[in-house]
Amino acid sequence: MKTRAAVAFEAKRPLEIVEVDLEGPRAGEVLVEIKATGICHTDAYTLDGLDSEGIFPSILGHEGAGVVVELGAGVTSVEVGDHVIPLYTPECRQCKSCLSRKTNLCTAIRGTQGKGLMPDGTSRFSYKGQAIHHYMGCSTFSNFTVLPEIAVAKIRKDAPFDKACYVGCGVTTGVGAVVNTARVEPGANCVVFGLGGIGLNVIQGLKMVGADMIVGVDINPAKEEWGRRFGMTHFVNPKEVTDVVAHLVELTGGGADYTFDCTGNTTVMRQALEACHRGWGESVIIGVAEAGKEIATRPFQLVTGRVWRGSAFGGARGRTDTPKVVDWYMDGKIEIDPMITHTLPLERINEAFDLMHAGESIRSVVVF
Ligand code: NAD
Ligand code: AHE
Ligand code: ZN
Repeated sequence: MKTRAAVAFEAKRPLEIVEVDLEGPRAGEVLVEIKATGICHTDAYTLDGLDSEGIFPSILGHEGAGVVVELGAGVTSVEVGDHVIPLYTPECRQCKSCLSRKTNLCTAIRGTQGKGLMPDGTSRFSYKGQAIHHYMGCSTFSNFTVLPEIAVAKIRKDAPFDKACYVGCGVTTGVGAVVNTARVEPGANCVVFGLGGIGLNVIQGLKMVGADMIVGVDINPAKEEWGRRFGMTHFVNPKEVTDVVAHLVELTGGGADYTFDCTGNTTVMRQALEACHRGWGESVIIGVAEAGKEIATRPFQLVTGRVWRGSAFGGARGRTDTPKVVDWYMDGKIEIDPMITHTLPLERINEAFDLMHAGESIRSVVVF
């Protein structure tokens, strides 16, 4: 079939809206009509050529919601007409990682996913006879996409697509880092670095679990109002203090119980670790750093009890946890609507990247 898609032909070049060819689903795969997709900073980072796994040409996008329209042979867990969220972190429930119960990082198809291919090692997308790569196993910047059955989460049908899509990455990543990865307890003092589409979801997760002090840190002063809107109690602009770590340690009475990096900047990651309380403070890295960047600190920071951890997709088990996050939204436990600052047609998708780079959007959503 033909489908409209925004194709990344090369790094650092705007996406091009073209009609691509899409093969139908093979065994264990489903064809999904994408109704809406968010634009995450990770898409921008890949388009900017900063992802060591970035491949071109490809169809980016990993924060979608849509409807199952066709089943490949042997598919049993979803039906035509089901509403689904594509999962860049699938859940096969059979691999060593899934069975360990220690991680959400299913390894069943990670190898081919990282190469921009379906599990059988081929691509379903092509343009003028040339293969186009999949991205993060999702490629939601296409009106139709093919996904492995283990990489779709079935969600309730009354959830609006243009909001539910954000659960496919940003919402689950931020809220999940609080509830699944850090398991923040009521009364904790916390610091969130980077108040964008991820950081604001960390903040609303912290409010939901009853954190006491929720300090937001951002170099963009316009983010103060956004942070306060979702539960931030204090704001720090690093440009307005001489030593941000010393300032945060003093503000939190000796250091935070939990800190979260939502910037992808390795200098900030170090600050986030060192702003933790001696003896027990835990810092969670959520931000994705540019290819080639490394983190550093004095080992003494860890010897004296601070803990450095990371979180992918908020530690959420894709098929099991994603529908629950949609329920939290529909039940009013978490908010999504005000964070979606821009809704655009596919033809204007490049504007969404410009808005993000200018710090003018929280989340832009493309509706098909
Ligand atoms: P965003 O652009 O919406 O927000 C980033 C925020 O960080 C902005 O408000 C910006 O002003 C702020 N910032 C930048 N430099 C800063 C600094 N030096 N100090 C303080 N604040 C600073 O991006 P986003 O969509 O929220 O994504 C944030 C990061 O999370 C990205 O690196 C993205 O790739 C990553 N991410 C990771 C996961 C995961 O599963 N681990 C999932 C989604 C996104
Ligand atoms: N490919 C990059 C790493 C990118 C990365 O860390 N991705 C996150 C999700 S970001 C979503 O916006 C993730 O889930 N990582 C786990 C995984 O298996 O990819 C690199 O550095 O090579
Ligand atoms: Zn993302």
